[in-house]
Amino acid sequence: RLPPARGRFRGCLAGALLGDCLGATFEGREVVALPELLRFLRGLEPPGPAGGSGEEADGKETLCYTDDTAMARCVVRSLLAKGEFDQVDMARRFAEEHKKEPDRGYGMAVVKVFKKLLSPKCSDVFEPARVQFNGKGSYGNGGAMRVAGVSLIYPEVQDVKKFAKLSAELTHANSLGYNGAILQALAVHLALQGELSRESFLEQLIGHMEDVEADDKSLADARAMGFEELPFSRRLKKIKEFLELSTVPKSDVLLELGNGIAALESVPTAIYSFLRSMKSDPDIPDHYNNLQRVIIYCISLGGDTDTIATMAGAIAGAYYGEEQVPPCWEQSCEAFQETEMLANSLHELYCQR
Ligand code: 8NA
Ligand code: MG
Ligand code: MG
Ligand code: MG
Repeated sequence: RLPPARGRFRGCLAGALLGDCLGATFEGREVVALPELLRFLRGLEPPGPAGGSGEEADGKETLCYTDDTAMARCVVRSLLAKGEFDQVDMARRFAEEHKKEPDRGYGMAVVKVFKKLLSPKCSDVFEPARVQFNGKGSYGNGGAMRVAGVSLIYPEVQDVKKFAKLSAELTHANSLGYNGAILQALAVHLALQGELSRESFLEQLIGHMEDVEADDKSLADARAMGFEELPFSRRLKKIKEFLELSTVPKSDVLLELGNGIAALESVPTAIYSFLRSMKSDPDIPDHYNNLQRVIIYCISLGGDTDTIATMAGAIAGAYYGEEQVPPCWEQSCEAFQETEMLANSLHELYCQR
């Protein structure tokens, strides 16, 4: 079969950047009121006859990216430099990037991993992650938030799973962390193939995750954290139920899927946001396209807005392609010009495999 078009690769990286930069403005807020969010978005549009006021145009400032994009770019640059996954190179890039710009909003615990990775005594790059949280490993969403590049270089689903896991394990040794990265990478992989219905998109994800979560460590980690078996697969089935309803209150989404910094409380939420936004939303003005609707919906949920929106943005960007990336949104984001170059190079490598 023909490889996916280059515009999907560009859409993926641009969607991820948008989600992070726009979402970061609202990160950590318990409630995000839609009118305030829509007002903020109008401020990014060029002033026109019906556009924003002069004041908004003057006040336009660059929206900075956070740890999500900083690490996502380490993943991409490492894959491009080595032509494949290289654990030592990727680990070094994470640690050096953090050392160079430590104030990008990193998770509290992951910083310890970066410091150990820079030590000359570190001979196994997976070891610092394994000893986090008294040997339990992190279940944060940091492995998932940065993983999209893996799906943009490996065409085969088995490789996507394998290298999503390894790239996440550099910082997240708990299976509730790295399984979230596998799920996010699978979602980007499927989105890249294009015109899948939302039913078959979900069915394929459930099929993969029931297999991924059936291994001994996943079963043991879920039990140790007090979760039911196959927690990601169960949430995917909950998404299926939600999509069959005509409306789902935000409170139900937060209760069943979450908006937190754990991968389990954010990756399924990102996937749900992508899938529900295939249809129009009475609360979101119709002039916004599907990709914009995805990002608006994610941010409206509050909590870890930058990370949920960056994950959903990567999926939606891969699915809809760069045509749905609004220039005025993109140009508001720090270092947006780099996505195009990185995406073009990833597309080239993907096509050579
Ligand atoms: P991490 O590995 O430091 O995990 C993040 C947090 O999750 C930790 O600081 C802990 O509080 C908690 N955690 C993870 N694993 C365990 C465990 N086994 N036991 C107990 N607690 C645990 O970093 P990460 O890279 O996964 O974090 C990513 C998130 O943090 C992203 O959202 C990123 O944007 C950042 N961040 C989030 C917020 C926010 O308010 N939502 C604010 C600043 C930064
Ligand atoms: Mg962040
Ligand atoms: Mg975040
Ligand atoms: Mg462009």
